[in-house]
Amino acid sequence: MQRDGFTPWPAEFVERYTSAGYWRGKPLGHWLWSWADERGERVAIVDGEYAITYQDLAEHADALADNLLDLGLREGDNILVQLPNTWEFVALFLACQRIGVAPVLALLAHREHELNYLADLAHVRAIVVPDTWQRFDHQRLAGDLAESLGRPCEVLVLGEHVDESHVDLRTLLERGQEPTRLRARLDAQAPDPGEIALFLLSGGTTGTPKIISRTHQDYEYNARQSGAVCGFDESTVYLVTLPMGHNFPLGSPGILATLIHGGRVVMIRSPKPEVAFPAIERERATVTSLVPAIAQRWVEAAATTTHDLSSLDLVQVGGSVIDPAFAARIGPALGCTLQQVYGMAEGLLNYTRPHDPVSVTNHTQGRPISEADEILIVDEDGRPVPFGGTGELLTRGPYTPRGYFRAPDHNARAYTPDGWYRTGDLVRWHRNGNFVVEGRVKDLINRGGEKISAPEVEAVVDLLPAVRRVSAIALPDPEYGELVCVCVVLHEDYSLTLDEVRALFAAQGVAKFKHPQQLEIVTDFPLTAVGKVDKKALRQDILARGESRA
Ligand code: J2J
Repeated sequence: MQRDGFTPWPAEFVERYTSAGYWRGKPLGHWLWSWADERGERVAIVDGEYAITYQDLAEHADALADNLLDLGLREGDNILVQLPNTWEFVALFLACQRIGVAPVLALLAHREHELNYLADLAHVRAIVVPDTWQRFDHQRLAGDLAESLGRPCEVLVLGEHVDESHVDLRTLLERGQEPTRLRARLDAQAPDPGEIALFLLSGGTTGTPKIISRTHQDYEYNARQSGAVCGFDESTVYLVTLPMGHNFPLGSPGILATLIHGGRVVMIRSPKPEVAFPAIERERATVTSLVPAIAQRWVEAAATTTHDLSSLDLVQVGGSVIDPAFAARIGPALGCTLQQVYGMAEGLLNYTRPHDPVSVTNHTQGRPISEADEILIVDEDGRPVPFGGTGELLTRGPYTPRGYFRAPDHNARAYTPDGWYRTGDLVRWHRNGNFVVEGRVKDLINRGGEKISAPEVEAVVDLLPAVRRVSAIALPDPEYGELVCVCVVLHEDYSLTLDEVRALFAAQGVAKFKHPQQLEIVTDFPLTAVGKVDKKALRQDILARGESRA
């Protein structure tokens, strides 16, 4: 049973990816028990004082899966998940994979603006949240949201203070039944491996965020092959520094590949050096993944730390650009090898390899993980550019889905008729055979690795009565790489301040990382030949303004 709104791979590709062994014909949940059978007594996850073995993880996930069925969830249902990095989040993810329930992986920073939209788009049957997180009452927001949907939607809560009307996630994890019998019962109703296993959020370049459906077998390959490329094995101790709902820490190679390859996952709640460095020392972490802004903080903190970071072998940095001079500092500062990662929730993953020379690891964003990844670099007219030239990257492959979920209009633009995904990234091949990311043609702002859709920001600013026209652009930011600048043309006799703009974003319940940092009032926008706002020229104008002000 395929959910509507899913774009399948054509049959010939299914056949090709299966016969080549990329796709293994099993749902993600199947592997949970094959890991436990192989190495049940080994520790799978460490979360603070708590260490859980592979066997216990499988048993807890099965108990949770069974309880989710009791709550009325069924194969083909979707749930919205917004949780901090915890072992319970991993168990929930795996429980879903046992019974064909697909989690929509929201970020903790999301608020009603994003959550309402996602709950609606995916028709979710349950919402899973912490009681509170960083002084925000997620439970209340989820309760209000569930009520407003006008159809049954359970609220599951992780934490000490669970309202009576909600379900306590921890009680659902408690084992009741005999594990072998439960395992057999759940095995008998295992989902189809070609079905949707999870939804990742797209950075998005449209007014409304898009979600990306990933199937069991494509995502398993995504993680397994990433792990192979990065040398993951039983000695791997992976520190989950970034929020686990992101594709990077979840499956690139991240948590899933660590479990697939028999290593150990260490959960931390914050990427701050004060939290991460003691965890590295205590757990002898060997690998982690960071975005550039966090790598910057780690490099600075490492100069004076008293913590022993010597277990670190590999630090992956990706999500947005780093300049080669900074790249060169990361390995020496942290005492490890740098790996650049150029990835996307839409699929294609590129890594520099652990044994590459520094001319590769410091200067490029790596190369694809699979020989089945198809790559085209094209000019504005869709013609391949000569080797070494810069153009837009198009791709197809065994872990690059053929469409966004329930987004036919957008898919017609974001994919070519023969199924190539237009990444919107401008890249070139370095002569050493790796990609260099040169820029982008897509309309988004990349703030420290978090992607912000410019049209989404514009749609919010447009609600202000003072605003006649608005255009959101990226400007340089010393800490996060880019900031959100909104440029507006006002109606006559109106004024507007940045505080008023930000107050509106707060009132609309928009995630904080999308709130604009800069407001520029202009009299008009430069236009392209076809009459659209010329954002490149606008950006130049605003940068020139900044210089003349300085
Ligand atoms: C420049 N731009 C980059 C890089 C991503 C691993 C790592 C990252 C992501 C991710 C991911 C970049 N240099 N090294 O999902 O599994 C920009 C590109 C890309 C977009 C994708 C993973 N690494 N980018 O960042 O879906 O523009 O995934 O198309 O959030 O981030 O964003 P996202």
